[in-house]
Amino acid sequence: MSKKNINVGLIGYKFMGKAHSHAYRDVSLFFDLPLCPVMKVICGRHDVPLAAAQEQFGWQERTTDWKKIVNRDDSDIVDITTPPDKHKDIAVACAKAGKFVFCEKPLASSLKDGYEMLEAVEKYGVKHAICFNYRKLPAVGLAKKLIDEGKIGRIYHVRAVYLQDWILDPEFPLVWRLKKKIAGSGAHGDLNAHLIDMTRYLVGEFSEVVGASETFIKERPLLVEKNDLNTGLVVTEKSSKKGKVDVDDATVFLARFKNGALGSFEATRFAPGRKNAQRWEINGSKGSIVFNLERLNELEYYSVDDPACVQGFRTIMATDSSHPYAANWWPAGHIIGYGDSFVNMVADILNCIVKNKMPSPNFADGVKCQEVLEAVEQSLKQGKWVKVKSRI
Ligand code: SOE
Repeated sequence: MSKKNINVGLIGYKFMGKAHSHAYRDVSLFFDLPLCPVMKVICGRHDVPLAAAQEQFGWQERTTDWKKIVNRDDSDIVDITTPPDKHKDIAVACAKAGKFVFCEKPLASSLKDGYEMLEAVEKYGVKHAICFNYRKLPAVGLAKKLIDEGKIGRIYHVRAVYLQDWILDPEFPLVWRLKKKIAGSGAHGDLNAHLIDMTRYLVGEFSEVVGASETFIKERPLLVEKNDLNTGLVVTEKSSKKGKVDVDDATVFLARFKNGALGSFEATRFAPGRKNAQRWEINGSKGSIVFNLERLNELEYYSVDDPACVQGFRTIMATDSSHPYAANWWPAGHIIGYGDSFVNMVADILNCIVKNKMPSPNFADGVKCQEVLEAVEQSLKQGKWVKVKSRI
């Protein structure tokens, strides 16, 4: 197969910047695609740590100005892994410059920004994708296949939680994820966003929601940025002053779906011992499926059609070559990890570019997710069920 290169510019170099870099580095190793990503240029605000990331992740060039990436003729894909408040300006500029734009979730820090982003990519006719990476796990792909084939029948329930514990300590500082202006919301936009997207993918569209939310620790130590004169590095230090936490620590909600199913959702950063526990169970007229991200290669499946004497949940290792993406990885039983969901995601994007198709999930999915997030927030304010209105 003759191969062509495609240049990538990545904006952001922290946790998600690293996850996306891993994807660009590994995708050609596992997927035999006609298009190979070239890790052209990485962007971040502070040059010294950026230079370290550039070298460690393997990017050819670096810049501290995102506009330089967007305006280069040789950046084909622009990948946005900044905090959510920066997504809109960058994505709109990318659309105007005719770039393929790939954006981390949640799409934006507000629904209004999300609409503007979708309008821009549609107006300028560029392709776009959003990084709801968990859709790309083999076990999740198998869940989708079982549901689509009617193996669990008519869906009655979805029960989904996303539990973490990293801010349990009241002295944990006021990082950007705890600031509304930057993050949009707390556990809700960060974690419920994943649950909402997963549920839209597997179960269907939301019809109405009612929620409850809490910020357990109302104030936290402020972080101050300082220039370390010895190293030239910008370092952040905890100050003795405290600032207000203006996002949710936990948000729970109930939902009704257009297909008649009922759902319950819980996102929290206050579940001691639960590090990244995205778990969900879907019950239908013919069976159930259960997923736990901390055991991401596995899918539990129960079928009412099994003979009564052997009925029970079976745990399927989704590593067989018949499972989505698995044939690209290792022999059966040789499991994949968290970072590999990003590799599958990038492989799908490259395939879509080759075939001139719109990737899925894309900005429209980002907006749909944001509409559900927003409806839950409206219900918190109004103290009642709120219809999920969609403009798209
Ligand atoms: C937050 O801790 C976080 O990293 C999210 O931002 C990711 O989207 C999620 O996948 C894991 O948790």
